[in-house]
Amino acid sequence: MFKNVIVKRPCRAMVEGITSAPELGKPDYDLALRQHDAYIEALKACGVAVTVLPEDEAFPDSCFVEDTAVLTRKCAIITNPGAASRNGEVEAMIPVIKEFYTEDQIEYIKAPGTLEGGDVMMVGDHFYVGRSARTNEEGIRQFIEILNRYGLTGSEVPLAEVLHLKTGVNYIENDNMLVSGEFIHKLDFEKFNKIIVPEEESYGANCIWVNGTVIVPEGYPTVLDSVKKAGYQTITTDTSEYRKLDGGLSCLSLRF
Ligand code: CIR
Repeated sequence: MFKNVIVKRPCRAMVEGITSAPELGKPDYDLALRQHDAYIEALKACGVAVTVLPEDEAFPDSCFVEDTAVLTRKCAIITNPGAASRNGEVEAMIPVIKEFYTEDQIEYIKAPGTLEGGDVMMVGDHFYVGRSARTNEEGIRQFIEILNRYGLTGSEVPLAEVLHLKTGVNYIENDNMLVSGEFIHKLDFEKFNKIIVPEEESYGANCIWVNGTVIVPEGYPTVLDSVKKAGYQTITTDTSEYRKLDGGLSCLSLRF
């Protein structure tokens, strides 16, 4: 169960955020704010306390707080984002995380290691880590070494097609995993009950489980139907403006 969630308001500069899909156009800032409001309401409906951080115009992508830390039940790991324009985002997160974890529970990924939280998928006490353009071998080595010190485990999952691991695969508890594209046949996930996301709805693979409810992005009917059939309560919320920046539901919060 999650008790807490941290989110950060999108800043006006978000329209200049990193994107691999400029053809989708720039985000509409006012709509993005309304979608963020609805996202916060959806989380609250799942019974978590939501800490809402103010926007920071210095970092266009800073609403995607998931990438700055990995918060586990035993320790908090502050990341070292591989995207240069995002690396400084961690500074503002450290004091916030100190409100929830004691000093001796806070660990850091250090250069030359890089790691972004979007590449980390928690399955109980095991953490799958995507080796991506943002998360490197040394970052993964440090991350697994930290996990092991706390009695947790981790393993590397190479990825080729998507930005972050959770862009394409998400664990929704009870052995159920939403898988799309390159993750459908990965041996790492063989033992799970795989819910296959069709190619045309691949963005919909990025759902989040919050205390028994699965939040699903609006506009992905096959995904929604499959999640409902798997027995979950669902809430849908629109993230169209964040999709334009390769971001989705998981990227917008830290859940712990
Ligand atoms: C970026 O490229 O870093 C942002 N535009 C999107 C980050 C998405 N975060 C995530 O998947 N965890």
